Amino acid sequence: MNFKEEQEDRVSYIEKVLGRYLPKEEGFQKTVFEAMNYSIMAGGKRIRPMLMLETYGLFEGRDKKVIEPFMVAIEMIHTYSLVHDDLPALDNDDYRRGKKTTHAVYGEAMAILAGDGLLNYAYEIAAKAFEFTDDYRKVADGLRILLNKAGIYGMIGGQVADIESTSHMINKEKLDFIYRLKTAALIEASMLIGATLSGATPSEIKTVGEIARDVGMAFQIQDDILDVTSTIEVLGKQTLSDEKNHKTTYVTLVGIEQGKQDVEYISQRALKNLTSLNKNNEYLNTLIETLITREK
Ligand code: GRG
Repeated sequence: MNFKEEQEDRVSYIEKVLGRYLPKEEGFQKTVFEAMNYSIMAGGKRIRPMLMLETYGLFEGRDKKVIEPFMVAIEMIHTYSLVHDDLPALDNDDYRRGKKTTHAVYGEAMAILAGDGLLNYAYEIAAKAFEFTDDYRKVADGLRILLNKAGIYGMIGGQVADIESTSHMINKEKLDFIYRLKTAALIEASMLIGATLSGATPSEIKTVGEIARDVGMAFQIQDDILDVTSTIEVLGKQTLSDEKNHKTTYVTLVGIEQGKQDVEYISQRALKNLTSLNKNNEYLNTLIETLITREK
C-alpha cells in the first residue's frame, strides 16, 4: 500500500470508531444530536485522532480499545471548536469541510448547543477508557492532558487572545502565543495522550510534546498560507477569511514565501526530534512530511 492508501485506510477506521460513539438521533433532544452528528460526520482530515493513534503505536501501544475513546474525544472537541469558530459572532463562515456550516443548517442557537454537546460528550466518552484497562493512572493522566489542552490554558485561552487581537496589528511574540494555544494545544494533546497511554517514559513524553508543538505551529502557518492561496473548492471553506475578519496572521507578518520556509524549517525540526526517539513509525514520519505541503 502506498501512503495515500494507508491514509484512506486510517481515515475510514477512525470514522468507523466515531460512528460507534455517536448519539442516537432520538428523543426530545433529537435536533441537537442531528446537529452534532452532522458536524462531526461532515468530513475532515482526522489529523488529531490519527496523530494520537500513530504516537500510541510508536511506543508499542497495542490495545486499541483504550485509545479509541480518546481518539473520538479529541475529534469531537476539535469539531466543537470549528462549529463555534464559524458562528456569526466569531468568524461568521458559511462553509466548512465542503458543506454548509452547522449554524447555516440548524440555526445559531442549535449550533451553539451542538458545540457544547460535542465538548461535554467528548469527556463522557474519554472517561469510558477506564472500562478497558486496569491501569487507571494512565487514563487519568490522559484525561488531565485532554482537559488542560482544550481549556483556558490551551485552545480556549488561545482563542481569547485571538479574538482580542482582531482589527489591530500584533507582534510575532503574541501571534506565536495564539498559535501555540489555539491550534498546537490540541495537536499536543493528541500526541501526548498517545505517548502517555502507551507507557512512554517522561523524557520520551517531553520530546513528543516538543514534536507536537512544532507540528501544530507549522499546521497553523500552513492554514494561514492556504487561506490566501487556495480556493473554496479545494479547501472546503471560504478563503480570505482572515482578511475579512481583520486578523494579523503569519502571512501578514512575514509574507507567503517566508511562511512556507518556516513551515518547512519547523516541520524538519519535528522530524529530527522524531528520529531522535529511535522508534520506527514510517507512516507518522511521512504524515508529518506531507503536512508541509498539504493543500487542504
Ligand atoms: C467558545 C464561542 C467559543 C468559541 C470557541 C475554541 C474555539 C472557538 C476555536 C478554536 C480555534 C480554532 C478554530 C483554531 C483553528 C485550528 C485549525 C487550523 C483548524 C482546522 O483544522 P483541520 O484543517 O480541519 O484539521 P478538518 O476540517 O480537516 O478537521
